[in-house]
Amino acid sequence: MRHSLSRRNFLGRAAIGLASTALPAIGWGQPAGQNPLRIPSLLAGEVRSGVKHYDLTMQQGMSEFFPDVGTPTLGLNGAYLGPTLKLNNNDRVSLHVRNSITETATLHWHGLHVPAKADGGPAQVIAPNTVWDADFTVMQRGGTFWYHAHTMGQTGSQVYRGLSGLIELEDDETTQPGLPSEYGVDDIPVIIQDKRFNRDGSLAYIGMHRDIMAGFSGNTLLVNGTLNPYFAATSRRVRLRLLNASNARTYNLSFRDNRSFEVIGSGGSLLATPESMMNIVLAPAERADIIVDLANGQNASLISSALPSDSPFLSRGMMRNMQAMSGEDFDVLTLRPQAGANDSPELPRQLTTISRILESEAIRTRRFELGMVMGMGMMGGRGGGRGMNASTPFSINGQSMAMDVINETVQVDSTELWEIVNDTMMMHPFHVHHGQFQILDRNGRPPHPEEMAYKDTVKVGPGETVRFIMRFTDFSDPDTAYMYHCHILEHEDNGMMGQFVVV
Ligand SMILES: [Cu+2]
Repeated sequence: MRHSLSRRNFLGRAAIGLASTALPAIGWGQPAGQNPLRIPSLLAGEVRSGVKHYDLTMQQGMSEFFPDVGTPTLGLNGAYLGPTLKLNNNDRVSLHVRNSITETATLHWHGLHVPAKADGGPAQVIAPNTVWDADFTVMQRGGTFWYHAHTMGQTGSQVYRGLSGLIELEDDETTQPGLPSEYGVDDIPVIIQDKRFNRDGSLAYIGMHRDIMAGFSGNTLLVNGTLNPYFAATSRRVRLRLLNASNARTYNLSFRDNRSFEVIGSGGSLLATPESMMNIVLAPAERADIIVDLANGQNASLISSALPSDSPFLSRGMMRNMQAMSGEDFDVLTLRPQAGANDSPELPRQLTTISRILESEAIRTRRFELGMVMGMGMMGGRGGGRGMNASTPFSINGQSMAMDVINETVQVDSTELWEIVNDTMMMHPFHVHHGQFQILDRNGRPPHPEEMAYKDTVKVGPGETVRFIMRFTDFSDPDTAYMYHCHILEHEDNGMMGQFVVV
């Protein structure tokens, strides 16, 4: 526990900061001291009577992101973030979530195909000092998923303070020979988040209207809660499980020396074959599994830079000016190959099989128009509905999220085509609960190679219409809803969300 003791030094360092309440940009763009990457502990579950049990406790804590500066945070089984959950396909699991914080919360298994009652959405409230159990059988392909708070109106605040963690779901293909799979050794969680700090070391959250409209962006990057991190690699190849767990910031990730890397997973599944790429764009809640080759013995610095000027995901007009104020270039993580690194086997050429779901299988098409209004002026899209009220400036099909409204009803075991229309000035990452989909096209053009697998979150750029196809198998329940929403958490918390039931 540290707080006030070093306050004077801290303020001294902070004095060079630009904004009056923000810390200086310690850590990026400069050769400041690097810190070893924290690796979240691994929780593999405890088998009792054929069921794997996982205990998670939400707690308040004090984190030390900066030396000798205490930052009040939230975490699960620790002060900040939670353990990485290891699940296997076909496992029967029981996740016990205890709320030991002073506010109501929920915990959602992002991307998992589970019954609505076990989903951890806004209706599965966990009151302080109570336990919520999520029981289900894992029934899906291996991939990289995550869990996070999903509390009505509080998701942004709770995820920002630390209520999230990674899920590694394995099957025979994700653990095949040739894919690095030793956790923390050659299979590395990389949870990327941006923060803003007050001078006393506490986390700053929404301070102005822009933080809601553009979504909240920080000026300091943390990876697994580590400032300016490096990882000492002892193998020739490492697999990075990239997760954008930020509230609103999109990262354009590449290596400073422009080396290519192999993308092997889209989050929801493996790709059919490794895709060699030089950069990858991850919106909030998106994941990518990549393989980095360190054979040349040189440090590999993962960086995030501004989207290229021809990117379809760039904001437009005044929204672009707003976002430019929060900076776009960051050092993310330096991989330092160690002398005498172990050789790694060759990557398999074929990772899995992805049969494309045919458009003709869809029994209906649903259209979702994203809307946002700003002050008295339209920001584009279909705003209105309850959204004309400044307290809920966001909407889908003109309606802002209401707990007592079921917006859509889907037939169990049917296949549907969903069309997401974005006429606003900025990109929105659209996420659906219940399962995984395949992207058909974006304004009629095929999806990017790294998107040609199973996904649960898709970037919808300004002026774009994205179509995806999804099978709504299992878990008929007319009384409990699943969510669909924008994964910019300030948009979600302010209305850009809806509910559907599978019957
Ligand atoms: Cu949004």
